[in-house]
Amino acid sequence: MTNSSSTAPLYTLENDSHGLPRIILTARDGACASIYLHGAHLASWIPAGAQEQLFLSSVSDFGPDASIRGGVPVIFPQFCNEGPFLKHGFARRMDWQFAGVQEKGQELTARFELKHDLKTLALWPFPFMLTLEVQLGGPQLKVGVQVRNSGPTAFSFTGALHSYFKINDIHNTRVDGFKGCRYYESFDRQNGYVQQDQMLQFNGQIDRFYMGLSNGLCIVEPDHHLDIQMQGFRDAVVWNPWIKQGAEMADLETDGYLHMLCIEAALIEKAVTLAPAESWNGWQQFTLVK
Ligand code: TA6
Repeated sequence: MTNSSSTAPLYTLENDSHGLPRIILTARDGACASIYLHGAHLASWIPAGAQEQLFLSSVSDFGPDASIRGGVPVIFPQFCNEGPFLKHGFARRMDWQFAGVQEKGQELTARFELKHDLKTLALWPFPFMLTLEVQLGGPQLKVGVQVRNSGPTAFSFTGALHSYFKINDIHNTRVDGFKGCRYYESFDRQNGYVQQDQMLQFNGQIDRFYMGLSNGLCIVEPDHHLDIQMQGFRDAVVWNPWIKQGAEMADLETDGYLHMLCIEAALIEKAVTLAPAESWNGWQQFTLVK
C-alpha cells in the first residue's frame, strides 16, 4: 500500500523478503527509514545524502517469536533479567498495529501501537497501551515511546530502546559524553565506578550500565559523528559482545561485533511506577553530525 500525493506523506507498507510487513518512510528531503510491524522494530535509517546509520545483522532471525538482531528493539516491561519476567520483555517479539503517518513541515512521523492481550497478560498480568513514534527528517531521527497504564492497579516497569548503531570498526570508535558518570559492569552490580576519561574506547567485550545520565552522547569515528540525546530515560547501556560472545550468537555474523555498537536509552536503576490511567514518555534522538 503506498500513500503518496502532493499533500499526503509518502510511505509504503510492504512485505520484506522474509514476508514480514514493514513501513518504509521517505521524507521529502530523501531521508528514509523502515520499521517492521513486528516489535515496531526500526531496522534502518538513512539520512538524506548519507549512509545507513543502524546495524542490522545479515543473519538475524525474522521468525514470529524472534527479536530482530539490530536496529532499535523496544524493551518492555523488563530490562534484561532485572526482574522475574522474560529477558528484555515481550514488546520486541509482538506484532504491533500501524497507526498511520503524519507530516509536519519536513518531518514524517509514523505511529505504532501495542495493547495488552491474552498473550501479554499471561506473560505480565497488567493491562497497558504502548505507543511508539518514529520521527524522520533531515539529519535527525527520533524514537519516542509512551507507556500507559490502562488497568485498575498500579504497575512498575523497566525497559530500553536497545539501539544498535552501524560503525566502521569498533577499534577506531569512541563515545564522548560519559565523563563523570556513574557506572556498573552488568556482571558486577556490587561495585560502582565513575568514568574518568572523556572518551570511552573499546578493546574487548563491554556490557556497562551508566546510571543517572544527564548529558548527551556522541559516537565518534574518524569520518562519522553521531549525536545521541535522550529524555525520560535515566540510564544508558553500552554493549558490544566482542569476539567470544559474538561467536556464540547464531543471529550475529562472525565479524558482526566489529561493525556494531549498542548505545541504549534505558530505565534500569529505578523502575517507573504508573498508577491507573497514568502515562510515561521517553525518547532517544539521533543526529548525524558528519
Ligand atoms: O543490553 C545489553 C544486553 O542485556 C546484553 O547483556 C546482551 O544480552 C544484549 O542485551 C542482547 O540481549 P538479547 O536478548 O537481544 O540477545
